[in-house]
Amino acid sequence: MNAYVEKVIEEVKEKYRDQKEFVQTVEEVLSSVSCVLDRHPEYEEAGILERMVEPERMFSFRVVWTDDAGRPHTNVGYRCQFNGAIGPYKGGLRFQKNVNESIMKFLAFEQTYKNALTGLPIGGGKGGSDFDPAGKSEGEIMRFCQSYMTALYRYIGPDQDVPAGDIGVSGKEIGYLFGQYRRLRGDYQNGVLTGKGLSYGGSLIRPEATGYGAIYYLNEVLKDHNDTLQGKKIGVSGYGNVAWGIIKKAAELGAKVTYMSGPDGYIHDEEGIVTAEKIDFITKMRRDDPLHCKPYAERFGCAFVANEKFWGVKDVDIYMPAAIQNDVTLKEAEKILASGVKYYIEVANMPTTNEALQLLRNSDIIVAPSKAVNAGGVGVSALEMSQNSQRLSWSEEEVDELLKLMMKNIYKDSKKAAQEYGLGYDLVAGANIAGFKKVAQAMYEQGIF
Ligand code: 2IT
Repeated sequence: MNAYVEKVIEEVKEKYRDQKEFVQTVEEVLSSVSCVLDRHPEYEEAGILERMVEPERMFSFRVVWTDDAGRPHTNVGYRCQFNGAIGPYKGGLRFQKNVNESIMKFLAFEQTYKNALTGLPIGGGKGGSDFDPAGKSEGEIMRFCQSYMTALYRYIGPDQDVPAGDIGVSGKEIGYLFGQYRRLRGDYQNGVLTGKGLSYGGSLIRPEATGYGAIYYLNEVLKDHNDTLQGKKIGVSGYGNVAWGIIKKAAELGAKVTYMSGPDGYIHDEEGIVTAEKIDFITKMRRDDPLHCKPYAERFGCAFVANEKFWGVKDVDIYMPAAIQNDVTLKEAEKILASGVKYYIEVANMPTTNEALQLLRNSDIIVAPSKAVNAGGVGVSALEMSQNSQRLSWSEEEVDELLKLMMKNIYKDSKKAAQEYGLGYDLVAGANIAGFKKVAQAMYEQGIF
């Protein structure tokens, strides 16, 4: 490995040893771009890497809200504005009990390179809170969102920082956040958030974009291997917003999702989750209870296996982890290898531990990295920003066409970047290299700060 890259990784490991997820993503991205630093000694002279691993700005704030009984509760809110070299900070908000500084930084770091890959002018950011939306009433969620935005609104804006949704933040929460932003600012700037409702500046296809984009990317991989989506069986972990888009688009294009999992275990539907009735049921199930997918098995009379993950089953063609970080560890990766499944397409942010990813990449399995596969979500967010600034809205067909093209280009650029550095067909390294090069060059040209 390039000595400069090695040095910076060691420094991060030492300095941020308590931030496990952040150290993990830094190691993964930087080790992939070692070859770029070999060719660009000027980046070392300009200290690009040391600057890239430190957020431009990150802050936390107190968020106080009252429950339905009038009792006050205090949570911590975060926003990490990691890198603004190529555009305003852009990235979602995650509301989940386990959110901490390390998770915010890992997500914002990943976001930086993912956003660069979209080819659109967006920098990397992420935010959220350790607020747990599970079991909260509508009123409680609204008051939490209002309080969260009251703390954040001075530091975001359409040209500054544009949050969106992530786990625990969907269209409903974005609505409450936007309402409060408008109320505090006293002017109408709907470009400050993406993932909005259609009635106040949201984009068609944005709710579906991450899942649709993942299937479009998968389609590029398959085409390149003289293969097709037709008749393919897919195992998807998770049943949130992203899995929903995957399930819908897979069914539309002749494939089918046959395994799906939640925190309580997994379901196996041999016939596939292909009907509108099944897909709508999942949407409702998620809204009512984000912790259990068992009701699906009860409703449609299929198998449910409690407290297990399905990694290792042989009767699928494609695995798509679409739930949460570090879903697949070495133990699961070994099962995946033994299953003989041909494609491992990451969807959730960093769903694979570094050692598990290494094992899969060194095998015959075709591995695609989440920062490329899930980039369609934020890509359509950037299209939403364009529509807002032009004060118009594009049709479903227009947005879908742009999304398809974006995923095609992301695949092509990643593949080409790896080839340019003599790495062969390596979509993981290629995505890191392509994203990194764009951000590094922008920082380099803008001078030292
Ligand atoms: O991880 C992600 O890319 C997102 N949660 C979407 C971010 C966005 O700004 O649409």
